Amino acid sequence: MQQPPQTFTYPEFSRDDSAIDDYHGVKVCDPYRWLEDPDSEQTKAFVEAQNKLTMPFLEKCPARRLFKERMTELYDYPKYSCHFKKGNRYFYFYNSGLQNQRVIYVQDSLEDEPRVFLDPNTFSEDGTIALQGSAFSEDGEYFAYGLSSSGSDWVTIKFMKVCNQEELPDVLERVKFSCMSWTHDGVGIFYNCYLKQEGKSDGTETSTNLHQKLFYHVLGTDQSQDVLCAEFPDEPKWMGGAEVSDDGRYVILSIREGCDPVNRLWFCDLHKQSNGITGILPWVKLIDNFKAEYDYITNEGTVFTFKTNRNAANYKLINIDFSDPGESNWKDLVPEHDKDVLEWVSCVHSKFLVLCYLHDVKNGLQLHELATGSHLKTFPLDVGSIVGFSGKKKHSEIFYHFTSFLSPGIIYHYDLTKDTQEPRVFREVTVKGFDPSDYQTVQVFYPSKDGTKIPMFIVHKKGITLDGSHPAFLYGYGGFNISITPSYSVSRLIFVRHLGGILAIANIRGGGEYGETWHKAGILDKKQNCFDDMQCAAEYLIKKGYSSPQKITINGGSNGGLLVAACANQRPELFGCAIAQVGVMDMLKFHKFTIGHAWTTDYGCSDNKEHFEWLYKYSPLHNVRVHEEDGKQYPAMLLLTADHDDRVVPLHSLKFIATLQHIVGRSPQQTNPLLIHVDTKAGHGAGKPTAKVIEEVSDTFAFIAQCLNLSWVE
Ligand code: X99
Repeated sequence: MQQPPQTFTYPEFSRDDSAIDDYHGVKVCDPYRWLEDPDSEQTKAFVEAQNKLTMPFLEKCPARRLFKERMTELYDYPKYSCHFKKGNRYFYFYNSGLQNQRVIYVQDSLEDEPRVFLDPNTFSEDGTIALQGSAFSEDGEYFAYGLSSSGSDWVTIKFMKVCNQEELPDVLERVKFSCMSWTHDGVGIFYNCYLKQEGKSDGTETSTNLHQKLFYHVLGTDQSQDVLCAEFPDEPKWMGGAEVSDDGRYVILSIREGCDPVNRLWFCDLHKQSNGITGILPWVKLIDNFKAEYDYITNEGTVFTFKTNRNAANYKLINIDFSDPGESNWKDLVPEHDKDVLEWVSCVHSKFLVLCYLHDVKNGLQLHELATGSHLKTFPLDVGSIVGFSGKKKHSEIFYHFTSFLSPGIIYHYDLTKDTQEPRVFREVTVKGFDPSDYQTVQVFYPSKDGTKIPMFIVHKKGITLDGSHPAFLYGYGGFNISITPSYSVSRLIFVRHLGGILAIANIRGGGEYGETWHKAGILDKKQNCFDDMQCAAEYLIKKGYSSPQKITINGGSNGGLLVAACANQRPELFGCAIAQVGVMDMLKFHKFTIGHAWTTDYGCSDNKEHFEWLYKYSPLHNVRVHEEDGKQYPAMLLLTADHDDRVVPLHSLKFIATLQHIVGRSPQQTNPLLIHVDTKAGHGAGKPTAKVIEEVSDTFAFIAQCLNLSWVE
């Protein structure tokens, strides 16, 4: 006889019913406000009690050990980046398989024996110190590199002399969301930092990041001597990053005030700075509004090429002559494509441009002429993504890195001086023990609630019967103009191979898959479109027999964590399992913590009455309820966050799980678990050591296997 399903007993914590906020006359209870203090004894006790419930649950899942063993085996394949040339040397990143952090290698020529240049694994025992950004001086003789600890966004910049790998004494602190750009004389770099704040700043604090400044650091001097080059005292949210032009003559300042693809563009002619860089630069305000994005590509004298979405939602290339910069004098160099999105452009071999397009969520690569914009060549490419590129105006060769759901990676090399030849495969890696020809990828276009066709990739074993019996893993992001293109994921393939799963990636609105139009269709008052698109993806998988409601897992991180939580609130019966990683859960308060203010471009802000009304309707924290109809319950939920996540601070997930457990967890019909794991010495995701990645995916898929009652197939 089957055991009756058990309900869980969750830790009891106090609710402060006196914590009430007033939004435009609406009183909103915030009973777990005390969880906003990461350092209080009460919060620490809460985290400890949650981990004490979750960890044993995960460790007892029989699939966990099997998953971890298989993951460790299959993930152990070599991972290469593109080679890139600096000065007379070549460099590349390489991870032999299971190293916590990838290592930089140097070679004098492509045929030479590679030597280790910088190995971040030596910086900490557990791999929690990661490289975060780097820049070589123009002649390739100096190297500036950022280090971040425990997954925090905070960076420390250090310097190295390249020829003998000598560490230099210069150290730059309080760096975050920074540019790193050398002046071509090799004297120093532009970078961004914040002023000292009260209390700690190790990534566990929640204090807001405002008044970022642009500095110039002269190599060999103390940071206290650095030259302040730009600041915006009246505009606390502005962030100005500097880039030195290809010819070394200009500094281009790109100012953003949030995450929208728009920026102001100011510049400074360094030739007119006869005393060098000694103070706030005399910026020429070429573009002084936030109407569109202008991304510097290159310049020939005063004629500058930009990639822009000005009157071009799919992006185009324009030329602006700095000697006559009025908009009426701008020239289209490569006009906007009516369907394909121009993702990035790079100037190579003096006179050429490499253009990367996105066509129905698949990349295409083209060569154009800089002088006329005319199309010269389309590089042959399989269905998938370009995830790496290297090439420079002063160099004739390019490298590009292709990947897809079933292809771990091919790096191509092409020499533009030998244009009769085709690109050659420079590196191709295979994953031992996994045969891609047993699987297939299809792309479908399913209708959303309002009829809009949404693209979705589905990966599964060949020859399966679409009888609704398969578990599905449905991933989405849906925000910030970010496109989710095909990528190789060992953990997801193990789910397909050993847990009989279907992998589905839905390219929902809010992303950049079809340019700024697609982004705008999933933000602000239209944010609900993202949730509808995800729910319709699940309904499509059910309708076509790929899966069934109790067997679908939804997954997403960050903005995608918000997506998962909102979908679980709105349609709990549609999913068997929901994994929300580092999610934004309190939509009324997100703007108050760290860099949260930058996201009001997608979300709006509760300070505004109209915005408050949109946000209050879907904010995960404020829409938790027991669905009493027909004994509906919430899917099994696992929230993941980490103590040094200073991008989306952990309090979002802490307050959300407390609310879920209090309101839903006590309902007798809720037999599915509602759990959270709070990792330590980890952050939002960037720079996560391999050992932690393996633990995390093992936890995730063990939870899925356990909650959906999946058995492991050898
Ligand atoms: C950010 O919050 C990026 C933060 N950030 C800036 C930078 O605002 O890294 C910025 C300005 C200038 C230079 C560099 C930076 N992002 C990036 C969003 C999504 C993103 C994020 O992390 F756009 F991809 N979110 C977390 C949004 C909601 C959850």
